[in-house]
Amino acid sequence: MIVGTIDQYNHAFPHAPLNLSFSGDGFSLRTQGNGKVVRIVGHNERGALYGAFEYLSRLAQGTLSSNVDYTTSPSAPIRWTNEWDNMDGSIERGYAGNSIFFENGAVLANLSRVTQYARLLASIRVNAVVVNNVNADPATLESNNINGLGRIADAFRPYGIQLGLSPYFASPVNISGLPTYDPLDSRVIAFWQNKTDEIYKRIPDMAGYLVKASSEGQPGPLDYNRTLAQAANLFAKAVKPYGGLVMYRGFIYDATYDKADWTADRAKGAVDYFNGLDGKFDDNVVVQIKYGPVDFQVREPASPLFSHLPSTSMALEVEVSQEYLGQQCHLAYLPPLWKTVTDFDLRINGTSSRVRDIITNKRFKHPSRLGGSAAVVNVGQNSTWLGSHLAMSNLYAYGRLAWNWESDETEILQDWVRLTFGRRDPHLMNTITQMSLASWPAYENYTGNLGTMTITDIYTHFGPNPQRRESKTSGTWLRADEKSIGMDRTVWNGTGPGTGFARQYPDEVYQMYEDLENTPDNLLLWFHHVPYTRRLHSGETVVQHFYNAHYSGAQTAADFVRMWQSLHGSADLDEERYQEVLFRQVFQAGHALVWRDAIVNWLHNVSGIPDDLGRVGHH
Ligand code: GCW
Repeated sequence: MIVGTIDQYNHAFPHAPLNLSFSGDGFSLRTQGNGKVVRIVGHNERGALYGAFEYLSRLAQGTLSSNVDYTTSPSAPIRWTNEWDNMDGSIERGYAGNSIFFENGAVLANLSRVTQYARLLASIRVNAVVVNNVNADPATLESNNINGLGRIADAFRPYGIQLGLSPYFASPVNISGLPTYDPLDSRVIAFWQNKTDEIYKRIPDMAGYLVKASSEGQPGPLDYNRTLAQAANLFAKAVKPYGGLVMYRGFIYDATYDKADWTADRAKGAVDYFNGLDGKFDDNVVVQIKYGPVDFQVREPASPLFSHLPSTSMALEVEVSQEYLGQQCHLAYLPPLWKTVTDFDLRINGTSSRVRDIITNKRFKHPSRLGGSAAVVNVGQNSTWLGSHLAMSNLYAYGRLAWNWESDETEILQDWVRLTFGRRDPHLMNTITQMSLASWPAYENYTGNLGTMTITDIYTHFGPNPQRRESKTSGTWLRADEKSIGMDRTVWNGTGPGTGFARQYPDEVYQMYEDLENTPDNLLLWFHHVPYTRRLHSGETVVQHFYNAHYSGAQTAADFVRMWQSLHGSADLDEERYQEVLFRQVFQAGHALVWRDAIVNWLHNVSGIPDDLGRVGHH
């Protein structure tokens, strides 16, 4: 067996040099002579490592034939995870116990879980991890923590994982006692350069900064009437000499909206704030954009911001942590949701402009060749990493998709099942496949159909709470009254103005969403305010769709319990995992009933319209 980089190979075999067409962290895996001769050659060291993992994966799955000849390259260089870990060891929107990185304001003494996590991530070709919360604590970058961060980076390094950090924007005040954090002030610029130099001295391969600023109460450039680009470039210049990147988050909106104002709309925030900034970012800045314009909801249209920054590098942000999607207590296999966005064609200038081609830099061909994706993962100390065995398919799939967004979500899932459970029992394979593929549609049905998004509590993001969603300042209202429901996000709906959000899309897409008839049913109430009695393309009325969807979604969750029970005793399933997943599926089935009844009763109360099938409103 030979494993190495192409340079090492060609140095060792100068008379038979290889000429392989791969790039970035790509590799080639070849087996010959009945599998006895194995040659793994990476474009770089990471590629060689990924090739070794690919070999092991095929070996474990039983798919390592005797004549493999496989060469692959990543679709994009940025394949990161973000962890929202706090210095006290808690994790914002984490559902699997405490941090594997921090405790009591410092880096953990024992980083063995970090080493395991790095190995796990390398096996799915993730190449950087931002370890601290984007709602950053200034203490993270204090001098007394830099060595601890360095120890994390040391644990990552053998696995080709680079460490990234989230800076707290007002650190010049908090850490150095400066009177300002204005990004154009020379003292502030010097502070960040010195801080960055200090970090790179200990961590020479630091990946860069991930910045959340002027959003959700965080300090930022808007406090000084500076632009988001001026803020991003402040950090970009500091990391530039070291080859570092700045991931600047597009998640930015005003926190308060007036419900009486029909043009108020949180979804418009990002495009408004980035208006006029395309082309103003340094070339090592990448704008990191959540898949939808609101916030990791069960269904959203693709963020229109992807169509506004043709001269800027962009990355997609998804969430493996199931913040709004059942918090790992509900099964939700998410690649089909992510693909509604990555496959979406924004038709910029009337030409094919799929989000996946934008983030992989195929569409705009930015000279920096940057782009890619980040997933908020939020693993914890729980031995399952995410708190649930089945939730790990999302992390595995994220890595596979970040490498290539065109990969098939069912194939990815089945590879994961073979690697996680085994390959003896086809019934187990079929059952987990069926459950997983049915899971996101079911969750959408019982939590937020027709584009209402997840009708959840607006603080905990767990469990139904339509009343709280309707609260005065959320900016993402259902606007359910006695006769009608939905956010009117058109420019002009025939009788009056909507929020105008639809206009943030390029013409063809704008025209589709502006028009009630052309809007797909699954986003109807995202874009339009319509009577409950309106007929959908499916033929059902809006109100009846609510009733039917919630009943059918809850039924599917109940079916999952029986399906899982049919796996008891499977050769590929030990008793411990059987019981732990069963516990979650039983919980999900019960919680889906809570969801169903809360939403259908609420809707019946506001609309007064009974269910055609007699399930709601007849006692
Ligand atoms: O969805 C919201 C979460 C916040 C999170 C924020 C963000 C880290 O509720 O907890 O803050 O998104 O993405 O910045």
